[in-house]
Amino acid sequence: MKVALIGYSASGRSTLYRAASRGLAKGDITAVPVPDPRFDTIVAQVKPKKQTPASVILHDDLDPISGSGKAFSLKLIDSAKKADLLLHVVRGFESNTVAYHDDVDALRDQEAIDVELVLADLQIVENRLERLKRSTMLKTPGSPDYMENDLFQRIKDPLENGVPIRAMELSEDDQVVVRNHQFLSSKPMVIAFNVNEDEASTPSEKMMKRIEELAKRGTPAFPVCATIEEEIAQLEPADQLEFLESLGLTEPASDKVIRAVYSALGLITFFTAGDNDTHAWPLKRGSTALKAAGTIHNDIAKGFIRAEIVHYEDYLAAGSLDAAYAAGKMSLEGKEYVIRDGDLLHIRNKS
Ligand SMILES: Nc1nc2c(ncn2[C@@H]2O[C@H](COP(=O)(O)OP(=O)(O)OP(=O)(O)O)[C@@H](O)[C@H]2O)c(=O)[nH]1
Ligand SMILES: [Mg+2]
Repeated sequence: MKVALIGYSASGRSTLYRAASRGLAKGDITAVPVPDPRFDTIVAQVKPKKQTPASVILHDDLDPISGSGKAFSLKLIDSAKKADLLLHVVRGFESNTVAYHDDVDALRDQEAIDVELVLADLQIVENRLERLKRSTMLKTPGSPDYMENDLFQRIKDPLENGVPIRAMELSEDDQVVVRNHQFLSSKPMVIAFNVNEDEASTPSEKMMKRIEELAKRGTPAFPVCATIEEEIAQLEPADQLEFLESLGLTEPASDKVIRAVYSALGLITFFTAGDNDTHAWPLKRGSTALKAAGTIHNDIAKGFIRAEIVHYEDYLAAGSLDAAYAAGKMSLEGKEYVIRDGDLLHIRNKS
């Protein structure tokens, strides 16, 4: 799952990127392990040769934005297009030393970027509609040009009214066209309001209200102080908690970011507890055992016979997979079984 950090220049994107990467960041792309105590427990018990936690890939565009410092750079848009989710960092901190292109108004900027994304999509739609007018396939129902024209005619008006594509009700066929065009306003989003130190635990009432509104629309948002979080990320885990508590916080920015990303993407985690490799895998909520098998490897999906499933709670109660099997806690499921968060899987397959 690729996450691109977006936002105006000097909003603190790179600072939050370093904090969220927990000191792992080297270049502009970092795979950040998803914190999951269940995975830690499984690894401690199985003692595999190799362990692979689920991870989320963060992408920060390292080039500072030149010019007015306001608009997106082309490179930023490019990385945003390739991402599964956009992490919008909004400037909310005041500073005498860090200049900004305007006065600091986080709620205004949060909406302004939403508008920019919608306008960027509208431009693509309008250009494409103009070119489609000349298509000879336009009157042939079912042809790609016909489908595209039909969809774009339908989404043009809502886009003009500022509605992001992710808020529109679209069919599976429509979604395919949307994905092909990598529309920015179609991507799920997480919003980090980068506020002053004292506001991270106690944001203003206006901000709380905005955060609630955004949550209702399926967009997780939270306040954070990126500079403090960067310092926290460099401490030993035990010291981190103490520092966080002294600031009135309960978890580091990294956990907040990853949790929000997981929620906005509708992901759950399943596990494969092998002696060679114990692995945590992200999976879309509602996915079947066959889909999970395909996540592990295409060949395993192709040769799928049955899935052996032990739920994490049963595994924990039994103390090991062998003990859980012996206690009759393994259920044998077919391709259509819907995976639950925390299932341990072994796929019986022909490959
Ligand atoms: N006081 C304060 N300063 C911050 C905070 N977050 C970032 N800064 C400072 O703001 C400046 C810009 O931060 P960056 O993280 O580089 O911002 P950016 O959005 O990546 O900026 P560009 O990549 O240059 O567009 C740096 O000097 C940071 O130390 C914060 O929460 N509080
Ligand atoms: Mg930067």
